[in-house]
Amino acid sequence: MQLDDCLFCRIARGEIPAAKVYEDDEVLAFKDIHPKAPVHFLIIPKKHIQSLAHAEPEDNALLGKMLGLTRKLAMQEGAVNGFRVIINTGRDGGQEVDHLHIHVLGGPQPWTK
Ligand code: IU
Repeated sequence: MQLDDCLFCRIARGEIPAAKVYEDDEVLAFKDIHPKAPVHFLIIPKKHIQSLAHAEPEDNALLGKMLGLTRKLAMQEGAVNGFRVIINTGRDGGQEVDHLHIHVLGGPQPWTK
């Protein structure tokens, strides 16, 4: 199920444009509009899950699929020497957009230059 007024549901529906890096029937990945690293994209479920804390046991396969995609998409996007995976969860967890998303960050870092 999706929400009418959720930003990432709207991106998943194609109502708001995004620089997509991957899409299938359950999952969408797109570049973060304010990248914090040379490679920075988000992986979201197309169905609305508010946060990791709201995921149900029946979402485990979907969550596993999203985690499994991090490696493949990180390589595809050029994060070939490693990457960071972050799931901000809830206000105290730094989550600003209330639709579960996995941040994947990589590319050359200051400490590797
Ligand atoms: P957070 O984990 O909820 O704090 O991260 C939300 C991210 O969504 C943040 O890095 C934003 O730059 C990003 N983002 C986006 O990619 N496209 C948008 O339209 C909006 C936020 I609003």
